[in-house]
Amino acid sequence: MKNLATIPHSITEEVSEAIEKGKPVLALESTIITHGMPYPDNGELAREVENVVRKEGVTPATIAVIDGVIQIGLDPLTLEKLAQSGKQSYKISRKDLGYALGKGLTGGTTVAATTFLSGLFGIKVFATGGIGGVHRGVSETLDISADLKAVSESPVIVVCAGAKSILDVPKTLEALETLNVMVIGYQTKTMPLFYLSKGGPKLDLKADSLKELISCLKFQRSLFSKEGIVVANPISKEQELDSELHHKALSQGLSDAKRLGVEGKELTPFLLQKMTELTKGKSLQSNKSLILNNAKLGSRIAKELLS
Ligand code: PSU
Ligand code: MN
Repeated sequence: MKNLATIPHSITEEVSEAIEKGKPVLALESTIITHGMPYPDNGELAREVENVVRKEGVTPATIAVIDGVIQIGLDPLTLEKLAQSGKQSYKISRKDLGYALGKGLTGGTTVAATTFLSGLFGIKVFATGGIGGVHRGVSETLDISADLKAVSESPVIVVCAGAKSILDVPKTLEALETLNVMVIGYQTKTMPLFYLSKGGPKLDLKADSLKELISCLKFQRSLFSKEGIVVANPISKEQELDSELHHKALSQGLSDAKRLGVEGKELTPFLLQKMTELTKGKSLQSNKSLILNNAKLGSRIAKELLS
C-alpha cells in the first residue's frame, strides 16, 4: 500500500476497526448524496443505505472529502451537513482529488474518485447507483465519464444497476470492454439501464446465483489483482420506471440540456434532476430503491469474498 502518512485523511473508528480485524466493509460514494438527489431525500437515503449494510453484518464506509480531508466513513452529523450542502459542494472526480485537498474543499466523491480511494484504503467492494459512461453525442463532445477508466485501474468490485439510461449504454459497454473490465450481470442477460431492468444491450457474462457470481469474481480477482470489476444488478420489477414515462421524460430532459447548453460535469446532475421533475418524483423512488438493492448485494459479496 502507498504511504498514506502525508495524505490528509480520517477513518472512522468503526471502519478502521473492521479493516484491522479483516471484517467485511462496503464502500459507498457521496456524489449521489451531493449531486444525485435533492435534500432531504439524499441524507435520508444515505442513512438508510448504511443501515441496510449494517443489518447484513457489514461495515459501511461512505467516502467523501470534508474541508480538504479524505473521509473514510462519515459520522452522522457530517453526513447530514454534506447532504444539506448538496450542489453547493464540489463534485470530486479522481482528477480533482489533489485540488480538493490542496484547497481544503468539501464535496461528494464520484464513482471514479470513490473507486480509487477504496483501492487506496484496501476496501474491496463498493456499491453505487449507476456508473457513469459514454454520453450520447460523444462524437461531438468526447464526454466519457472518468468512472470507466478509474474502474479499470483499481482493484475494486463496483456493484451498480448498470449504466444510467441517460447515457449511450451500448458504447459504455464497448468502452469497458476496451479497458479490460469484467462486466458481469447478476441474474440478467442484458445490461441494466438504471431506472429500467430490461432493454439494454446484451451482456457476455451472467451469473445465475450468488455462489456462481462469487466464484467468477474470485477467479477474476486472482488472475487480475489490479483491475476493477463491474457487477450489474438490475432494479427490481416492482420499483422500475414505466418505460413509456421513462422515454418521454428522458427525451425532454436531453433536449432541455441541449437547449440550455448544459455540459461537462453538470450534465449528469442536471439530467437526474430533470428526470425527477418530469416523472413527478417517480424516478427518485426508483433511484433510491436500486441503490438499496445494490448495497444489499454489495454487502453479500463483501462477506462472501472473505470466506
Ligand atoms: N449514480 C446515481 N446518481 C449519481 C451518480 C451516479 O444514482 O449522481 C454520479 C456518480 O457519482 C457518477 C457520476 O460517478 O454521477 C458520473 O458523472 P459524470 O457523468 O460527470 O462522470
Ligand atoms: Mn463527463
